[in-house]
Amino acid sequence: MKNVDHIGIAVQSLEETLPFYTTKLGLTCIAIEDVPSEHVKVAFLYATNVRIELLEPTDSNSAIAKFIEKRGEGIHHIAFKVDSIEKRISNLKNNGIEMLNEVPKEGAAGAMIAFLHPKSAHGVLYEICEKKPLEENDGD
Ligand code: CMX
Repeated sequence: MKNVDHIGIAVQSLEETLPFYTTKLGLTCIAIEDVPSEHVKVAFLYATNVRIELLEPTDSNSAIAKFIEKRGEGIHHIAFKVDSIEKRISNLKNNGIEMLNEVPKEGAAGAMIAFLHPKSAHGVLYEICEKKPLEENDGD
């Protein structure tokens, strides 16, 4: 894996949570985006080598809504940056890892993403993501 791209945090409300990250922690919010495929609205905060992704559920079918209902707000997943996501999925599968997505899907900021099942990863939900080529001011 390459470096950690972001850490996903499940929150009830972006509006209520963002001031903690921006005003109290002093992080910069670099983007807010709806991700309809995942039933979430996300905010990305820039923290030098990593980003924090706040995830607010947009409906009750969202994995995030279910997570908050069961566990409350908090750390939801860790995402690693990878170069070639298809190859990486195939490699993980060949090593006995159960993938929640065997075909990458589009996530926030046009990145292609796939999740490993937490039961294959000792209780942690990991995402792998292949980013689009860098754009100016995207915080990298
Ligand atoms: N981290 C670690 N374990 C988790 C977890 C998480 N975030 N979410 C669920 N689990 C565990 C549960 O504790 C449970 O474990 P046990 O069987 O030992 O009790 C197991 O996974 C099943 O959990 P569940 O509550 O019954 O939920 P589901 O099976 O319906 O779904 C999961 C769990 C991980 C398969 C589902 O949330 C999923 O597909 N996630 C990937 C997609 C996603 O999370 N999208 C939102 C973010 C999108 C984005 O970043 O843009």
